[in-house]
Amino acid sequence: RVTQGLLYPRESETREVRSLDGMWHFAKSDTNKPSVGLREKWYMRELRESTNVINMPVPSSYNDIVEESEFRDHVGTVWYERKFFVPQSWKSQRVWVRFGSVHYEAYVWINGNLVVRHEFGHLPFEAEITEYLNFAKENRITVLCDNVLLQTTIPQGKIVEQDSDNGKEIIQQYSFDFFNYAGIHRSVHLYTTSYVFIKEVILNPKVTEERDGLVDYKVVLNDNSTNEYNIKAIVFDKDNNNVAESSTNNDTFNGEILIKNPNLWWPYLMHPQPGYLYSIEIQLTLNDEIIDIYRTKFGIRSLKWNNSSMLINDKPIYFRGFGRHEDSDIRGKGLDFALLTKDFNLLKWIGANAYRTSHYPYSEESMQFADEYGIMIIDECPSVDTENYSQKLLENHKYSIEQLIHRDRNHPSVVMWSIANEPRTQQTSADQYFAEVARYTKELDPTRPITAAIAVNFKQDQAAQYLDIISFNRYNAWYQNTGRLDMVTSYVENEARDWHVKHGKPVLMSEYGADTVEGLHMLPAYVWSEEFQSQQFSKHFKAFDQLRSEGFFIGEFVWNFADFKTAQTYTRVGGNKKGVFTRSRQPKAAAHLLRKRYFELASEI
Ligand code: GCB
Repeated sequence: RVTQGLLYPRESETREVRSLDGMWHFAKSDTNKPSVGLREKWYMRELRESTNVINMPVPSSYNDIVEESEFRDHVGTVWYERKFFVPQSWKSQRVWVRFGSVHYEAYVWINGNLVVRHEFGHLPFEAEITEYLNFAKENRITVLCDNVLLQTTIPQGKIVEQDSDNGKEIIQQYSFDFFNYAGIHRSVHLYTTSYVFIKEVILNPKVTEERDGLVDYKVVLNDNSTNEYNIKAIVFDKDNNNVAESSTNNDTFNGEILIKNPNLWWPYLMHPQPGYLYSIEIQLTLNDEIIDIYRTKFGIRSLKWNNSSMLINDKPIYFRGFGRHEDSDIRGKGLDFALLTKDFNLLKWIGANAYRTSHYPYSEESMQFADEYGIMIIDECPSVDTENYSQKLLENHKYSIEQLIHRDRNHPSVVMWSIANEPRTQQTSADQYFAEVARYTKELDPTRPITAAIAVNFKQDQAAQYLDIISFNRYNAWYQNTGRLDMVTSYVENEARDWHVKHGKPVLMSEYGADTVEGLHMLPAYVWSEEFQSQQFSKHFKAFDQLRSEGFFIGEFVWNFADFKTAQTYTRVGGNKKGVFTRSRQPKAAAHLLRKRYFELASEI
């Protein structure tokens, strides 16, 4: 299972990190013969000896890089390959290859040897490759990536065969509303560790009754032998002052560190210094000799929730948020630091304090940004439009949550887990299914509340009973009563109340919005115009203000932060246009309105 190890690759006195990002060779399989490369063992030699190759950047989706629709709409496998050197000095270490994410399924070979296979398009995986490397010589890495989604993958999809002008065609169907971008989406790293090394660092920072910080830490090594290892943990504040230390050599390498009078981690605009992070240095020693050092950041904050509110550091949270996507021109879902920085600057500009990682785990780098900027994250697993419940689907769903929690548990920005988006929870089998997904999530992490973004009517839904916080998606005056701005405010109020009355839990609105073509103006407001988006928002704000005064409503999340690409349908003009920003991150009129509201809300705290 890939829920062990996978520490984010960081250099230290004992670790080297090298990026394999850049230009790779790339080949697309014939959709009708997806396994020809495997049968012919393309990984045994250079790809160009078996098939036509082109250049492909990593990280990036491959879909929008090439002009032919066969690349954009490709269904099935593609191959990536590049060469790299490793120095002789690495021979005395362990060497690992780590992928931030490959969508959806990946196989990786080093010099023709299969080293790892991984499923789930938005989560990291790695393999130790020491024994397959040529030191001080050239090496070859080959990656097979398969974008096919089935009824048991997370998210789900369906493959059908259909007649076309060219004969039978294989078609990928999916109901979720974002483009099924594929490829090596996040960075690829080589890194080294010592022979015995720090495999896991689990941090559980708490705020004590006396308002001190107490960090419960646990370190896992890759060696279970009886050797007398010692772990030393040193905490540094933002200015690099050593503020606390602790050592442990017990069997489980767990201990506690007390930080007196700590700077707490606060969300943006809830405190003059939001996103305060400490760093912790973990030293592994044997007989006073340092064997491994790993450093990571963490924040100290408390989370509490009850039947009407959620508190951070004992103050009630009101979420000023967004639903988002990892999406941009050309690179699709590929990690891009320029885009990431711009997006966080825009979140700050507009006064947001939260977003949901709709509808899948976002990059680890984005989670680090959220920690630093004080942006609270509702961390969503990749389950969208869940239906056709089966045992296999349940196993995969749980496994995706296991991988997500394993990856993100140390981030102070993560304040809630979302176990699904718009699951079909009116189906009777949804009851047992979500009882189990929720139980499993809480077992893995009892320190954070769980939610799911529900669109089913509160009377029919079977899942909300298992959640701590109820999130609902609703498109009043858009999908319902299109254009009727007089059918928003009371509808939102009533639906939020219905959820609260039925379950006695805090409620937030996780999606509302209207498609808007920038530059389209129509008075009186008409769907798709900038006027309509602004006025539809204002009608929601009215409902939110009323609901806030009723004491159980804890947040508003606009759909969407920015315009994004979807599959081709007649309801989408070049993609989903519900962004407050365009796809190139320029504000629509509603962005200015939202900014005014978010800053006003923030000043009330
Ligand atoms: C939803 C979905 C989201 C869509 C949105 C829309 O309810 O959760 O993925 O993009 O509606 O715009 O239709």
